[in-house]
Amino acid sequence: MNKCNRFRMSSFQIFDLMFNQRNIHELTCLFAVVLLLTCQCLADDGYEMDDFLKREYSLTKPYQGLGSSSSSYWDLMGNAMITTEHVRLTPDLQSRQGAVWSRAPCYLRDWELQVHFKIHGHGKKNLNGDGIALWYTKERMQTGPVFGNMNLFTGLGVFVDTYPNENKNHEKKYNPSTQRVFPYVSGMVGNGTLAYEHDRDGQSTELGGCTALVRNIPHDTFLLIRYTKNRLTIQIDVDGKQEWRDCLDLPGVRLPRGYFFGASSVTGDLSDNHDLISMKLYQLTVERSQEEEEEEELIPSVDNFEHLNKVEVQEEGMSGVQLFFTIVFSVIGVFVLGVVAVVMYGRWKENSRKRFY
Ligand SMILES: *[C@@H]1O[C@H](CO)[C@@H](O)[C@H](O)[C@H]1NC(C)=O
Ligand SMILES: [Ca+2]
Repeated sequence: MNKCNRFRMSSFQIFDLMFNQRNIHELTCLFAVVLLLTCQCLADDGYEMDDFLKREYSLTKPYQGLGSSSSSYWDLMGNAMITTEHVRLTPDLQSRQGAVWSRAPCYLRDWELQVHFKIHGHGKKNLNGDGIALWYTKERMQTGPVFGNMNLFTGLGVFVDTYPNENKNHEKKYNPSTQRVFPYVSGMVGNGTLAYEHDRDGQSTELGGCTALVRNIPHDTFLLIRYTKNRLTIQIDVDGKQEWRDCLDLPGVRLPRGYFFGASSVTGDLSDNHDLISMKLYQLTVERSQEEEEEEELIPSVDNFEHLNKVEVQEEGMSGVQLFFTIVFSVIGVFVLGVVAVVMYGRWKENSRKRFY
Protein backbone atom coordinates (compact mmCIF):
# COMPACT_ATOMS: atom_id res chain seq x y z
CA MET A 1 0.00 0.00 0.00
CA ASN A 2 2.74 2.44 1.03
CA LYS A 3 4.68 2.03 -2.19
CA CYS A 4 1.54 2.44 -4.29
CA ASN A 5 0.42 5.59 -2.55
CA ARG A 6 3.84 7.01 -3.16
CA PHE A 7 3.53 5.97 -6.80
CA ARG A 8 0.09 7.47 -7.24
CA MET A 9 1.35 10.82 -6.08
CA SER A 10 4.47 10.74 -8.18
CA SER A 11 2.57 9.58 -11.27
CA PHE A 12 0.91 12.98 -11.55
CA GLN A 13 4.32 14.57 -11.56
CA ILE A 14 5.46 12.15 -14.24
CA PHE A 15 2.46 12.88 -16.47
CA ASP A 16 3.13 16.58 -15.98
CA LEU A 17 6.65 15.98 -17.18
CA MET A 18 5.42 13.98 -20.17
CA PHE A 19 3.26 16.78 -21.47
CA ASN A 20 6.12 19.21 -21.18
CA GLN A 21 8.53 17.01 -23.16
CA ARG A 22 9.44 17.95 -26.72
CA ASN A 23 11.86 15.10 -27.31
CA ILE A 24 10.11 11.92 -28.44
CA HIS A 25 12.86 9.66 -27.00
CA GLU A 26 12.52 11.13 -23.56
CA LEU A 27 8.78 10.71 -23.83
CA THR A 28 9.09 7.02 -24.73
CA CYS A 29 11.48 6.52 -21.86
CA LEU A 30 9.13 8.16 -19.38
CA PHE A 31 6.26 6.08 -20.70
CA ALA A 32 8.26 2.90 -20.09
CA VAL A 33 8.99 4.00 -16.52
CA VAL A 34 5.30 4.63 -15.88
CA LEU A 35 4.43 1.19 -17.27
CA LEU A 36 7.06 -0.48 -15.11
CA LEU A 37 5.91 1.31 -11.96
CA THR A 38 2.29 0.35 -12.69
CA CYS A 39 3.21 -3.31 -13.00
CA GLN A 40 5.27 -3.22 -9.81
CA CYS A 41 2.50 -1.45 -7.97
CA LEU A 42 -0.14 -3.97 -8.99
CA ALA A 43 2.13 -6.84 -7.98
CA ASP A 44 2.79 -5.26 -4.59
CA ASP A 45 -0.86 -4.64 -3.95
CA GLY A 46 -1.62 -8.26 -4.70
CA TYR A 47 -4.06 -7.70 -7.55
CA GLU A 48 -1.84 -9.64 -9.91
CA MET A 49 -0.44 -12.02 -7.33
CA ASP A 50 -2.05 -15.21 -6.17
CA ASP A 51 -0.79 -14.84 -2.64
CA PHE A 52 -1.42 -11.75 -0.63
CA LEU A 53 -1.21 -10.37 2.86
CA LYS A 54 -4.25 -10.80 5.09
CA ARG A 55 -4.28 -7.88 7.51
CA GLU A 56 -6.74 -9.48 9.91
CA TYR A 57 -4.25 -12.27 10.70
CA SER A 58 -1.10 -10.16 10.52
CA LEU A 59 0.76 -8.23 13.17
CA THR A 60 2.75 -5.31 11.78
CA LYS A 61 4.11 -1.91 12.79
CA PRO A 62 2.71 0.35 14.07
CA TYR A 63 0.97 -1.87 16.57
CA GLN A 64 -1.83 0.65 16.95
CA GLY A 65 -4.31 -0.15 19.69
CA LEU A 66 -2.97 -3.69 19.94
CA GLY A 67 -4.62 -5.48 22.81
CA SER A 68 -6.55 -2.44 24.06
CA SER A 69 -8.63 -1.15 21.16
CA SER A 70 -11.77 -3.08 20.23
CA SER A 71 -10.85 -2.65 16.57
CA SER A 72 -7.50 -4.40 17.03
CA TYR A 73 -7.08 -7.80 15.41
CA TRP A 74 -4.95 -9.04 18.31
CA ASP A 75 -5.12 -9.60 22.06
CA LEU A 76 -2.17 -9.19 24.38
CA MET A 77 -1.54 -11.42 27.39
CA GLY A 78 0.61 -11.66 30.52
CA ASN A 79 3.82 -9.62 30.52
CA ALA A 80 3.70 -8.91 26.77
CA MET A 81 4.39 -5.25 26.03
CA ILE A 82 4.31 -3.00 22.97
CA THR A 83 6.94 -0.48 21.93
CA THR A 84 7.26 1.33 18.62
CA GLU A 85 9.80 -1.23 17.44
CA HIS A 86 8.39 -4.57 18.56
CA VAL A 87 5.98 -6.57 20.65
CA ARG A 88 8.08 -7.84 23.55
CA LEU A 89 6.60 -11.16 24.67
CA THR A 90 8.92 -11.31 27.67
CA PRO A 91 11.68 -9.04 28.95
CA ASP A 92 15.10 -10.41 29.97
CA LEU A 93 13.85 -11.11 33.49
CA GLN A 94 13.04 -14.31 35.41
CA SER A 95 9.62 -15.99 35.51
CA ARG A 96 7.76 -13.95 32.90
CA GLN A 97 5.31 -15.07 30.30
CA GLY A 98 3.55 -13.26 27.52
CA ALA A 99 1.57 -13.91 24.39
CA VAL A 100 -0.33 -12.37 21.50
CA TRP A 101 -3.40 -14.04 19.99
CA SER A 102 -5.30 -13.28 16.84
CA ARG A 103 -8.96 -12.50 17.54
CA ALA A 104 -10.37 -13.84 14.29
CA PRO A 105 -10.37 -17.57 13.48
CA CYS A 106 -8.67 -18.29 10.17
CA TYR A 107 -10.68 -20.12 7.52
CA LEU A 108 -8.05 -20.02 4.78
CA ARG A 109 -7.06 -23.43 3.43
CA ASP A 110 -3.57 -22.52 2.27
CA TRP A 111 -1.44 -19.97 3.96
CA GLU A 112 2.06 -18.84 4.77
CA LEU A 113 3.09 -17.14 7.99
CA GLN A 114 6.30 -15.09 7.95
CA VAL A 115 7.61 -14.23 11.38
CA HIS A 116 10.26 -11.58 12.02
CA PHE A 117 11.61 -12.02 15.55
CA LYS A 118 14.56 -11.23 17.77
CA ILE A 119 15.86 -13.15 20.78
CA HIS A 120 18.54 -11.43 22.83
CA GLY A 121 19.72 -11.08 26.40
CA HIS A 122 22.58 -10.87 28.86
CA GLY A 123 22.87 -14.59 29.60
CA LYS A 124 25.83 -16.56 28.28
CA LYS A 125 25.23 -19.52 25.97
CA ASN A 126 22.89 -22.07 27.59
CA LEU A 127 22.25 -19.64 30.42
CA ASN A 128 19.20 -18.22 28.74
CA GLY A 129 15.67 -19.36 28.05
CA ASP A 130 13.19 -20.53 27.08
CA GLY A 131 12.27 -19.42 23.55
CA ILE A 132 9.27 -18.52 21.41
CA ALA A 133 6.36 -20.68 20.24
CA LEU A 134 4.13 -19.91 17.27
CA TRP A 135 0.64 -21.31 17.22
CA TYR A 136 -2.26 -22.22 14.99
CA THR A 137 -4.66 -23.76 17.48
CA LYS A 138 -8.29 -24.26 18.40
CA GLU A 139 -7.61 -22.75 21.84
CA ARG A 140 -6.42 -19.21 22.50
CA MET A 141 -5.48 -17.01 25.49
CA GLN A 142 -4.49 -19.94 27.74
CA THR A 143 -1.53 -20.21 30.10
CA GLY A 144 0.53 -23.30 30.85
CA PRO A 145 3.88 -25.07 30.59
CA VAL A 146 4.43 -25.05 26.80
CA PHE A 147 6.28 -21.77 26.22
CA GLY A 148 3.68 -20.11 28.39
CA ASN A 149 0.74 -21.73 26.58
CA MET A 150 -1.38 -24.70 27.66
CA ASN A 151 -0.35 -28.34 27.14
CA LEU A 152 -2.67 -30.79 25.31
CA PHE A 153 -3.34 -28.08 22.76
CA THR A 154 -5.25 -28.81 19.54
CA GLY A 155 -3.44 -27.74 16.38
CA LEU A 156 0.03 -26.71 15.29
CA GLY A 157 2.89 -25.54 17.50
CA VAL A 158 6.24 -24.40 16.13
CA PHE A 159 8.93 -23.93 18.75
CA VAL A 160 12.09 -21.87 18.72
CA ASP A 161 13.57 -23.57 21.78
CA THR A 162 16.66 -21.80 23.14
CA TYR A 163 17.17 -23.94 26.25
CA PRO A 164 18.02 -27.67 26.18
CA ASN A 165 16.07 -29.04 29.16
CA GLU A 166 16.79 -32.66 28.28
CA ASN A 167 20.59 -32.39 28.37
CA LYS A 168 20.30 -30.99 31.84
CA ASN A 169 17.79 -33.49 33.24
CA HIS A 170 19.05 -36.61 31.54
CA GLU A 171 22.80 -36.17 31.55
CA LYS A 172 23.42 -39.84 32.25
CA LYS A 173 21.31 -40.91 29.30
CA TYR A 174 23.36 -38.78 26.91
CA ASN A 175 23.04 -40.29 23.46
CA PRO A 176 24.92 -38.57 20.61
CA SER A 177 22.63 -39.99 17.91
CA THR A 178 19.58 -38.24 19.31
CA GLN A 179 21.40 -35.16 20.55
CA ARG A 180 19.97 -31.94 19.18
CA VAL A 181 21.97 -28.74 19.09
CA PHE A 182 20.19 -25.73 20.58
CA PRO A 183 18.63 -23.28 19.80
CA TYR A 184 16.42 -25.82 18.05
CA VAL A 185 13.37 -25.19 15.85
CA SER A 186 10.73 -27.93 15.69
CA GLY A 187 7.10 -28.53 14.84
CA MET A 188 4.36 -30.53 16.56
CA VAL A 189 0.72 -31.25 15.82
CA GLY A 190 -1.40 -31.73 18.95
CA ASN A 191 -4.85 -33.33 18.98
CA GLY A 192 -5.98 -32.46 22.49
CA THR A 193 -4.63 -35.65 24.09
CA LEU A 194 -1.01 -35.64 22.92
CA ALA A 195 1.30 -34.06 25.51
CA TYR A 196 4.35 -31.91 24.82
CA GLU A 197 7.07 -33.21 27.14
CA HIS A 198 8.76 -30.10 28.44
CA ASP A 199 11.60 -32.00 30.16
CA ARG A 200 12.54 -33.60 26.86
CA ASP A 201 12.02 -30.45 24.75
CA GLY A 202 9.16 -32.17 22.94
CA GLN A 203 11.44 -34.75 21.35
CA SER A 204 8.90 -37.58 21.51
CA THR A 205 6.25 -35.62 19.62
CA GLU A 206 8.33 -33.55 17.20
CA LEU A 207 7.69 -33.92 13.48
CA GLY A 208 11.19 -32.74 12.63
CA GLY A 209 13.33 -29.68 13.04
CA CYS A 210 16.69 -28.02 12.77
CA THR A 211 19.30 -26.09 14.68
CA ALA A 212 19.02 -22.33 14.30
CA LEU A 213 21.55 -20.01 15.92
CA VAL A 214 19.17 -17.14 16.50
CA ARG A 215 20.32 -15.56 19.72
CA ASN A 216 22.23 -12.28 20.13
CA ILE A 217 23.05 -11.89 16.46
CA PRO A 218 23.29 -8.52 14.69
CA HIS A 219 21.14 -9.31 11.63
CA ASP A 220 17.40 -9.90 11.32
CA THR A 221 15.99 -13.37 11.93
CA PHE A 222 12.93 -14.83 10.21
CA LEU A 223 10.90 -18.01 10.34
CA LEU A 224 8.36 -19.16 7.78
CA ILE A 225 5.54 -21.65 8.25
CA ARG A 226 3.76 -22.72 5.07
CA TYR A 227 0.69 -24.93 5.02
CA THR A 228 -0.61 -25.88 1.63
CA LYS A 229 -2.39 -29.01 0.42
CA ASN A 230 -1.71 -30.78 3.72
CA ARG A 231 2.01 -30.12 3.43
CA LEU A 232 3.73 -28.41 6.35
CA THR A 233 6.96 -26.57 5.61
CA ILE A 234 9.14 -24.68 8.05
CA GLN A 235 12.00 -22.56 6.77
CA ILE A 236 14.37 -20.19 8.52
CA ASP A 237 16.41 -17.17 7.50
CA VAL A 238 18.81 -16.54 10.36
CA ASP A 239 22.22 -16.27 8.70
CA GLY A 240 21.74 -12.75 7.33
CA LYS A 241 21.93 -14.02 3.75
CA GLN A 242 18.33 -13.16 2.83
CA GLU A 243 17.56 -16.71 1.81
CA TRP A 244 15.30 -19.39 3.24
CA ARG A 245 16.82 -22.59 4.59
CA ASP A 246 14.70 -25.75 4.89
CA CYS A 247 13.99 -26.91 8.42
CA LEU A 248 11.00 -29.23 8.09
CA ASP A 249 8.98 -30.41 5.10
CA LEU A 250 6.25 -32.96 5.76
CA PRO A 251 3.22 -34.10 3.75
CA GLY A 252 0.10 -35.63 5.31
CA VAL A 253 -0.41 -32.92 7.93
CA ARG A 254 -4.12 -32.38 8.52
CA LEU A 255 -5.16 -29.15 10.20
CA PRO A 256 -8.79 -28.06 10.50
CA ARG A 257 -9.81 -24.55 9.50
CA GLY A 258 -11.08 -21.90 11.89
CA TYR A 259 -8.16 -21.98 14.35
CA PHE A 260 -6.29 -19.01 15.84
CA PHE A 261 -2.79 -17.74 15.20
CA GLY A 262 -0.73 -16.78 18.20
CA ALA A 263 2.75 -16.45 19.65
CA SER A 264 3.90 -17.03 23.21
CA SER A 265 7.03 -17.00 25.26
CA VAL A 266 8.21 -17.77 28.76
CA THR A 267 11.24 -17.29 30.99
CA GLY A 268 12.13 -19.29 34.10
CA ASP A 269 15.31 -19.13 36.15
CA LEU A 270 16.94 -18.16 32.87
CA SER A 271 15.66 -15.42 30.61
CA ASP A 272 15.88 -13.47 27.36
CA ASN A 273 14.08 -10.67 25.58
CA HIS A 274 11.69 -12.38 23.19
CA ASP A 275 10.62 -9.81 20.60
CA LEU A 276 8.20 -10.09 17.71
CA ILE A 277 8.73 -7.48 15.02
CA SER A 278 6.04 -8.81 12.71
CA MET A 279 3.85 -11.77 11.84
CA LYS A 280 2.61 -11.61 8.26
CA LEU A 281 0.02 -14.04 7.01
CA TYR A 282 -0.30 -14.54 3.26
CA GLN A 283 -3.12 -16.37 1.57
CA LEU A 284 -1.81 -18.86 -0.99
CA THR A 285 -3.82 -19.84 -4.02
CA VAL A 286 -3.43 -23.43 -5.17
CA GLU A 287 -5.43 -25.54 -7.56
CA ARG A 288 -7.52 -28.32 -6.06
CA SER A 289 -9.73 -31.05 -7.31
CA GLN A 290 -13.41 -31.03 -6.31
CA GLU A 291 -12.63 -33.87 -3.92
CA GLU A 292 -9.83 -31.96 -2.23
CA GLU A 293 -12.05 -28.88 -2.06
CA GLU A 294 -14.66 -30.76 -0.07
CA GLU A 295 -12.17 -32.38 2.33
CA GLU A 296 -12.70 -31.08 5.84
CA GLU A 297 -10.62 -32.10 8.87
CA LEU A 298 -12.15 -32.34 12.33
CA ILE A 299 -9.16 -33.34 14.46
CA PRO A 300 -5.57 -32.35 13.66
CA SER A 301 -3.43 -35.34 12.71
CA VAL A 302 -0.29 -36.37 10.87
CA ASP A 303 -0.31 -39.39 8.52
CA ASN A 304 1.96 -42.20 9.79
CA PHE A 305 2.76 -40.29 12.97
CA GLU A 306 3.53 -43.53 14.84
CA HIS A 307 5.87 -44.55 12.04
CA LEU A 308 7.70 -41.19 12.27
CA ASN A 309 8.48 -41.95 15.90
CA LYS A 310 9.44 -45.57 15.25
CA VAL A 311 12.14 -44.49 12.79
CA GLU A 312 13.62 -42.42 15.55
CA VAL A 313 13.58 -45.37 17.98
CA GLN A 314 15.22 -47.63 15.39
CA GLU A 315 18.09 -45.20 14.97
CA GLU A 316 18.89 -45.52 18.64
CA GLY A 317 19.61 -49.27 18.26
CA MET A 318 21.30 -51.02 15.35
CA SER A 319 19.83 -50.17 11.97
CA GLY A 320 19.14 -52.86 9.33
CA VAL A 321 22.15 -51.85 7.25
CA GLN A 322 24.44 -51.89 10.27
CA LEU A 323 23.19 -55.34 11.24
CA PHE A 324 23.73 -56.67 7.69
CA PHE A 325 27.35 -55.51 7.56
CA THR A 326 28.05 -56.79 11.05
CA ILE A 327 26.90 -60.28 10.00
CA VAL A 328 28.77 -60.17 6.66
CA PHE A 329 32.04 -59.13 8.31
CA SER A 330 31.64 -61.72 11.06
CA VAL A 331 31.18 -64.50 8.47
CA ILE A 332 34.19 -63.29 6.47
CA GLY A 333 36.23 -63.07 9.67
CA VAL A 334 35.37 -66.62 10.71
CA PHE A 335 36.14 -67.90 7.21
CA VAL A 336 39.56 -66.19 7.08
CA LEU A 337 40.45 -67.55 10.54
CA GLY A 338 39.37 -71.01 9.36
CA VAL A 339 41.60 -70.84 6.25
CA VAL A 340 44.57 -69.62 8.29
CA ALA A 341 44.05 -72.43 10.80
CA VAL A 342 43.90 -75.09 8.05
CA VAL A 343 47.08 -73.75 6.36
CA MET A 344 48.94 -73.62 9.67
CA TYR A 345 47.84 -77.13 10.57
CA GLY A 346 49.00 -78.35 7.13
CA ARG A 347 52.43 -76.80 7.60
CA TRP A 348 52.74 -78.12 11.12
CA LYS A 349 51.85 -81.64 9.94
CA GLU A 350 54.34 -81.44 7.06
CA ASN A 351 57.08 -80.27 9.42
CA SER A 352 56.41 -83.03 11.89
CA ARG A 353 56.41 -85.61 9.06
CA LYS A 354 59.82 -84.28 7.84
CA ARG A 355 61.23 -84.73 11.29
CA PHE A 356 60.56 -88.49 11.15
CA TYR A 357 62.59 -89.00 7.99
C1 LIG B 1 -3.98 -38.22 19.33
O1 LIG B 1 -2.79 -38.73 18.76
C2 LIG B 1 -2.26 -39.86 19.43
C3 LIG B 1 -0.95 -40.23 18.75
O2 LIG B 1 -1.11 -40.35 17.37
C4 LIG B 1 -3.27 -41.01 19.41
O3 LIG B 1 -2.75 -42.10 20.11
C5 LIG B 1 -4.56 -40.52 20.01
O4 LIG B 1 -5.55 -41.53 19.90
C6 LIG B 1 -5.07 -39.26 19.32
N1 LIG B 1 -6.25 -38.76 19.99
C7 LIG B 1 -7.31 -38.32 19.34
C8 LIG B 1 -8.40 -37.77 20.17
O5 LIG B 1 -7.40 -38.37 18.12
CA1 LIG C 1 13.51 -26.33 26.12
